[in-house]
Amino acid sequence: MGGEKERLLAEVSSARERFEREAGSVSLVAEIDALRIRYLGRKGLIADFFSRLAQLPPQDRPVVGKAINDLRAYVSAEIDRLRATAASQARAEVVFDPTLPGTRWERGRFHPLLQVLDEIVDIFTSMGFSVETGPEIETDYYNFEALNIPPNHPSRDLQDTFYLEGPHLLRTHTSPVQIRSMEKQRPPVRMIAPGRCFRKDTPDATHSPMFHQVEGLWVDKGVTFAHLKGVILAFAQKLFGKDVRIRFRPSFFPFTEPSAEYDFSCIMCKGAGCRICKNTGWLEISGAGMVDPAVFGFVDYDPEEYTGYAFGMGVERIAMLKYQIGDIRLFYDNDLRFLSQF
Ligand code: 2NL
Repeated sequence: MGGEKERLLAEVSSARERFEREAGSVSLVAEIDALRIRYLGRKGLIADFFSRLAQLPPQDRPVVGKAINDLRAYVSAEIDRLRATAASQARAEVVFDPTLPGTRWERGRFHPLLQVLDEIVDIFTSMGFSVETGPEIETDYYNFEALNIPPNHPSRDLQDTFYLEGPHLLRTHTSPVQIRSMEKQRPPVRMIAPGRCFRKDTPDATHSPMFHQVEGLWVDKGVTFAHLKGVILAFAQKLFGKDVRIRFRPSFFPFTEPSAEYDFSCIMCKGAGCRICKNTGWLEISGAGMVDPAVFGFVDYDPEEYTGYAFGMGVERIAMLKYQIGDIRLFYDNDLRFLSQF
C-alpha cells in the first residue's frame, strides 16, 4: 500500500518549487524571517515532513529522509543568502552621502519678555546702575512695612497679595530688593531691581498674577527730582527713539514724596492721537518719586544727609507697547506660533 512514501516525496519536491517562488519575491528582512519560520520553524513545513517520515516503514525512511534533509539544507542556505543581501542593502541605504543637504536645526530664542528685560537692564547699566536681585518669597516687613505702607493699606488686602505661612508672602513688587540693598550698604546707591512679582489678580488682557517689574533707585547727597526726570528721559529715548518725550503727573505712593506717574509720548502716533494711546497722545508707563524720609528711617539712612529717587516699570507693559501686543496672556500661553515671532 505504499502511497504515503510517494506522496511525501512529491510534497517535498513541490515544497522546494514553492520555496523557490516565494524566495524570489521577498526582499525585506521581516519577510525573509517569516519565510524561515514557515519552512524551518518548530511547527514549520519541514518539521511536519520529519514527523511524517517517522511513520513510514523503516525501509522507506532513508530515501525520503535524504530528500527532506536536502530540502532543509537548501532552504536554510537560501535563507542565509537572502538575509545577507537584505542586510547589506539596508546598510548601503544609510551610507553617508556628502552631496545631500545637511539637517537644518531650528534655533531656539529668548522669550520676548526676557529680550525686553535685557534691553531695559542694558540701558540702566550703561548709565551706571548696578543690578540687584532678591527673594521672590518675602516677608511683610520688606514688602510693606519698610516701604511705609501702613497696616491697613489696600495693597495689603488678602484679595491682592498671595500670603504664605506666617509673615511670608510672594513679593508684590521688587522694592524689597532695594530695601535689602540699602540695609547692606551706605550711599551712594544706584541700582535697579528686575524680577518677578505676584499679585492676586484675575487674568485679563492687561493683568497677570505673575509679572515682571524693574525698579530703580538712586540715593546720594543732593539727588533731586530733576535727576529723576533726566534718567527717565534718557531711558525713554534709548528704548523708543530720540523723539520720545516724557511727562510727569502728580500722584501718591506711601514710599515716595513727592510722587508722580510718568508717561511717554505715544510711540505709534508720536503724540498726535491714535488707538494705542486712546487718542491722548501719551502712554502711561508707571510711577516714580523722591524716596520718602520714613523709608530712609527703616534702613538707617539720615534723611537730612541723603535724598533719593525711585521709579518702577512693568516689563510686560513695555513689551506690549514695543511689539503692539494687545493681550498680556500671550506671554504666558507658551504658544510657539506667538513666541517664534520674536
Ligand atoms: C508704581 C511704580 C514705584 C517705587 C516704585 C520705591 C522703592 C523704594 C523706595 C521708594 Cl525702596 N520707592 N519704588 C517708587 C515709586 C513708584 O513703582 O507705580 N508703584 C505702585
